[in-house]
Amino acid sequence: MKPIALITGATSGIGLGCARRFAAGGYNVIITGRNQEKLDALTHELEQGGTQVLQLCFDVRDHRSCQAAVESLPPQWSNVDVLINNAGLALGLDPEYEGAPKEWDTMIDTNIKGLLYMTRLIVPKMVERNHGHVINIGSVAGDAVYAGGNVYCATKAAVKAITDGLRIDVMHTAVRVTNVKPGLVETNFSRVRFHGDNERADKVYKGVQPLTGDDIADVAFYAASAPPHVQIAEVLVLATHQASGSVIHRD
Ligand code: NDP
Ligand code: 8X3
Repeated sequence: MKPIALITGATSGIGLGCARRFAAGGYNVIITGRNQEKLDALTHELEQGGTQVLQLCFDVRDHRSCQAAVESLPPQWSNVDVLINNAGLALGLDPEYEGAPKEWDTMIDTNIKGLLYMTRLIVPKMVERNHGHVINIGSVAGDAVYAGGNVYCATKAAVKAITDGLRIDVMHTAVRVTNVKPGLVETNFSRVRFHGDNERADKVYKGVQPLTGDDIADVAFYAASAPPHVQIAEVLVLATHQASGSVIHRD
């Protein structure tokens, strides 16, 4: 029986890269997201390659939906070996005093609470089995705040604290906990942040070669593939011409 990876937000960007990388690396995958059509297409693609795929369509902000999704797992899918908490987003780049409370709620509910819900639902079985790996997708944005980053950066600083906390809490088990902190990755991220303004989104990646979702997936897969006694606790992955979240050399 192949190991199982559950990836949240597998319909785009880093999550999509992780689904493909873990499938290629010999895992069966549970792909989750909110877009049924994209989940269907990815299921079809991965099954063509011989991977068994289970898809779960739900919103990670809704605790009951998370619970129902995890409880719906058939026995042969219920022992998750790797949980990748990836679903997340940024909304806006406004000064805090001009920010939109609704957008703050969405970022906090998705990036922090959704990650916590999934962790709470999946990790008990890992502890029980004395086996498993939680990979949280944090961000360079959690290391240092940049202009307009306020609440988004706070959610990613929270991901660091929550990841570090979990690592302490499962230290007596063989469960491993990793925070992968990407820098500039070209995905749908900026289109979502700027509410579909493609021109503004494209500027984020102008004059610099950004990372791809696949680059981050490689790092997550490396962490999951390390020998059992090796715990990759945290990895900061930047584009080569990037020194921090806000210091970027552009041509
Ligand atoms: P994308 O927008 O390309 O992908 C985000 C994924 O998360 C989508 O599948 C999206 O699904 C899903 N998602 C968002 N909200 C929810 C929700 N409420 N419930 C379920 N799924 C949801 O962005 P990225 O791939 O770049 O982002 C993935 C993660 O990486 C995020 O946590 C982000 O903060 C982090 N990150 C991104 C960086 C970057 O530069 N791109 C850098 C550092 C970290 P849907 O299409 O339905 O919204
Ligand atoms: C996404 C990277 O620097 O745009 O977390 O916030 S950044």
